[in-house]
Amino acid sequence: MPTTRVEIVVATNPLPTATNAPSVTSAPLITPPPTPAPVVTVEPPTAPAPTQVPPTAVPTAAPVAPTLMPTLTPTLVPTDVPPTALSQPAEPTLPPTALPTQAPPAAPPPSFAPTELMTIPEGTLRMGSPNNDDFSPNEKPQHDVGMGAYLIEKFEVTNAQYDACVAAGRCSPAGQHLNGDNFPVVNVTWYQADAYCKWIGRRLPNEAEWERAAKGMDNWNYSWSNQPAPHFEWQAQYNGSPLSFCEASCPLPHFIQDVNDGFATTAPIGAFSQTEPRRRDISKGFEVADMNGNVSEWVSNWFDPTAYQQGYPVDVFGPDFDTGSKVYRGSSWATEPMRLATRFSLPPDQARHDLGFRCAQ
Ligand SMILES: [Ca+2]
Ligand SMILES: [Ca+2]
Repeated sequence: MPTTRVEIVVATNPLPTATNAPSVTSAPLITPPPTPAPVVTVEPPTAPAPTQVPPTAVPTAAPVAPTLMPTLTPTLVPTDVPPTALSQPAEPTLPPTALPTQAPPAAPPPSFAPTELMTIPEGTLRMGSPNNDDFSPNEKPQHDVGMGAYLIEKFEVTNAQYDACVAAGRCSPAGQHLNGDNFPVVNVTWYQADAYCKWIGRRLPNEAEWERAAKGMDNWNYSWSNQPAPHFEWQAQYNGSPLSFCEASCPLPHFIQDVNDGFATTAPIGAFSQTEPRRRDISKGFEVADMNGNVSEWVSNWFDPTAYQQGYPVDVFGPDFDTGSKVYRGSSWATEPMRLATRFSLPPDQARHDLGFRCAQ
């Protein structure tokens, strides 16, 4: 069935200026009450807890992580340091006795291999699309964001990796897999992606982290080129497809008939990540693979089409309240190749056959 991509375009008032500064001057257009995201609170069972853990008792909706992830430190100092462990009472009340005795199978087994993490150095992201083009207003204004160093996984999370989390009782089963163990997991909700990353001590990247890892050192607009027009068709025909997308072999409406990337749906992770003799779907300088192809990827942010107009920190972390949809990024096996600034959104409890994720740290 053809899928429909929805790019929410909100006709907003034109911005005052397209500034490159990581603006903190303008007040947010949205002044929501700081209501926390709808957290599915899992109450620990009181005293006489059942002695056996039902095997299927993995909450589909793991507690929703707030979108603010302070690991990424833009040049501006994050204002909200979560006062978590620091303010714990010195004399805590006795914890329920049932909890410590039932340690869930939390840690990944020794045989589990998490994806290699790539270091993205401190630097400047040119976030969004140029202001003088006709791309979606939700990618504008293009603006610079100073960012601290962070880590992001080199590849998309695979079916095998996700299934290990399911086997450990920390993730609920994904929807139908496409292809085998070494292919990216799809048909996962945002909550499932979030739960997996937490299981291995990581987290979902935010929009700025995803975009910087994808655009590389030189802030390319596409994963294969920085030209205003992608000239994709020419390159694909003469040099081979630079990424996993919907071409001649795709069961969905084709973008380009006379290009075949070799994979009707998903490709094995890293299949397009070669750097020589021609650079393919791997970010220049950062060596992060398949950002723009294969599967689209959930990120941590709640979606707000005016995020860039509001500037920091909404552009980086997203709104701090539930907008009803989470952002996902990058084109996929089921779409045409797209620019790296493209922003998609979907309710966090929904899934797609071309949507997976990768984790950051
Ligand atoms: Ca394909
Ligand atoms: Ca991807």
